Amino acid sequence: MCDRVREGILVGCGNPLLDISAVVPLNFLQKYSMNEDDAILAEDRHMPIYGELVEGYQAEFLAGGSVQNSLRIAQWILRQPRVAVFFGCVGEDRYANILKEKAQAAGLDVHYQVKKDVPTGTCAVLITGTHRSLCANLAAANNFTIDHLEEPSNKALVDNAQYYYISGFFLTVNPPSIMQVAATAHAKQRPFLMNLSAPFISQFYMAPLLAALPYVDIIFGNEAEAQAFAEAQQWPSGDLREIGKRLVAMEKKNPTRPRIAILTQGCDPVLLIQQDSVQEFPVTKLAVHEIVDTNGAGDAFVGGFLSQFVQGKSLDVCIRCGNYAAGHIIKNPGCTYSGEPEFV
Ligand code: 26A
Repeated sequence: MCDRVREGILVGCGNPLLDISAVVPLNFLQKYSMNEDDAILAEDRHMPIYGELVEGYQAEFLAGGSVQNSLRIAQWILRQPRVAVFFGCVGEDRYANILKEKAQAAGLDVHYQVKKDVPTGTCAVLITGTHRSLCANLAAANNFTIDHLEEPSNKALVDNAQYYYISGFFLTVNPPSIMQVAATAHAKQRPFLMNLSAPFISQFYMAPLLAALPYVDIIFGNEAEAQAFAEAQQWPSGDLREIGKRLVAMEKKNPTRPRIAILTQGCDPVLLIQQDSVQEFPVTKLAVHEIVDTNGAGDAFVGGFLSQFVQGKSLDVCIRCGNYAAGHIIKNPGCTYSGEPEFV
């Protein structure tokens, strides 16, 4: 059983999205010029995807959105409600109700900004074997504004937290909010954690990413995201360990707490990079028949990590719990869990 932690100790901001998930043939991806394991923002040409999935592929509707997923998973493992607070923007519709219901059922304390007349965001999840390709139509999620964080009750929640987590995905929506949360974390000397989220973030949002990075105490990413960052920085080596070492050595506002990078690589070991040291944490490889889908695996890893980090556990325990959570989520549809957590 976990030690009790203070309510609201963890605050996250992100895009609340309802996932519309289906198993599709490869030519479905080709039709929309998508690759296996993409994560992209929908353009006009992608808009028919959502209807097609519902009409032709028995799509399932699942709670999604990267940060909200991580916080739901952290809540599941903690078994103590309202440890985590989530901010994001939704519409005033049925999808928003579903998201809120699922988040609250997990124990997450959601404080959505509501944008009337704009639909809640959705994400097409195209499953091909053990791969998942994501196409997000942010819709209402793209309307998040910093004034939501400045409302007195929300500002109090941000001020009272001890740990802050924001995705790289949120850089596409509202960098000023990210900078404000980062500055709060810095002023109070509290950890600020971020995720590289997807290769396109490093490719197209490097400027706001570089503005936030000096505040980041722990950076998460997978191998493709780390490599996209390295390429965008024109670093000579594609070696993950080298990339991690360079990432942790980049400018940091609070040099007394050196940056940590945690890089996942599917079923290969997780790398923990601190200054010049690289440690590996093995991942239990699942048999193909155990895999339902890999959607949400990276988010669940972060959720498991956060559930221990907010309890002040060692990085070793945090990463083991991340691996446990990711393994569990892969055996379930989307970023959902079943039964009680079994992490000890
Ligand atoms: C800005 N973009 C593209 C996104 C996302 C996103 N969450 C926030 N912003 N694109 C996909 N997702 C979510 O990632 C989860 C899997 O890691 C999906 O909703 C999915 O639940």
